[in-house]
Amino acid sequence: MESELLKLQAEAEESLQQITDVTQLEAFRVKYLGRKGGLLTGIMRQLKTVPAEDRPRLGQLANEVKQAVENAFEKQKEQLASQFSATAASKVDLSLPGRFLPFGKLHPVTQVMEEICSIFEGLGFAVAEGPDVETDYYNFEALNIPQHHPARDMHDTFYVTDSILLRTHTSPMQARIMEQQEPPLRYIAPGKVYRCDSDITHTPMFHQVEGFLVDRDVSFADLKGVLTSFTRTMFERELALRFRPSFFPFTEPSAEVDIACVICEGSGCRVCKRSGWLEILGAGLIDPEVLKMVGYDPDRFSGFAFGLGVERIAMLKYGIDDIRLYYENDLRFLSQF
Ligand code: 2NL
Repeated sequence: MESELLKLQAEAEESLQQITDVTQLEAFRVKYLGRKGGLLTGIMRQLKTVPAEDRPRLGQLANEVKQAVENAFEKQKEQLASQFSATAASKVDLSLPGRFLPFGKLHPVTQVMEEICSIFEGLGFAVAEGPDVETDYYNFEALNIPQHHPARDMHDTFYVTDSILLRTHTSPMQARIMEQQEPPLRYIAPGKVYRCDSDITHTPMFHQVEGFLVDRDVSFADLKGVLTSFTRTMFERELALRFRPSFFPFTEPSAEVDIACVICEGSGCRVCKRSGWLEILGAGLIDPEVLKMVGYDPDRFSGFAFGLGVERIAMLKYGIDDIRLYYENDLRFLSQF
């Protein structure tokens, strides 16, 4: 037993020298000093079985060995701790504030587009999205704009081929829906549209939300009611609306719709060019020719349609005076929304 004890001590001291981290250190403690199944504890238990005259001497030796191993263990533990405090990991100043993680948000145009959609959804309209690359048929023909019609010139179209183009408005989607479904219908179509035009007030890509409703006995009064409700929710006040007679190939009669200037409340300012009014959308009763094109009987059904520019609504809502700010991706501008 004596040699067993001395051998264990030598072995323990030897293996302590190899230890480089706390996991190994803990494994060592369990192996040699553990209360249950530790090697030293095991030997101490055997003391009961040795002859009585050897017991005091062996007992003392066992205690000395145990003490020596425990001391060596504590010493190694301290050494590991002092090594750690010399490394970079321990130099972290835990009292410093955390690092700020910048987080993104939706583009102001997207935010306003989603707001417009949710207002119309509240009025019972469903949302439908269509392709950006369209056929000449849905973008023009189905909306009563035949080949060589002067209205085509106003659209500054990007053509892909003779019959395929980038949509110049989102109404092609409405034509697709009307072709496939029967009235009553209430839809809006939000999305990107493209026109070969670029200056302070025009970008080659911009966003529109167009909407339409087809049912029996739909009148201009219904259109006025829906648009009044929409603009008052959007601009959060009881705004006056003005309907100016206009022309669109797909609506008859047609109107351009103004709201009382949100900056000067109608008294005249730079934004409304002293007129007191701001144009915010185009609208009208769907031309019977468009209804016929999708197979509806204009004597049974009528409808209204409208289209609005999202960038313009967002400019008015937030008082932005240059449309190009939306597309420069300057975070000082974008992070304000
Ligand atoms: C404008 C003019 C308008 C529409 C867009 C429309 C037409 C049909 C079906 C579905 Cl037939 N949508 N859109 C109708 C009237 C006017 O927009 O100047 N918008 C900024």
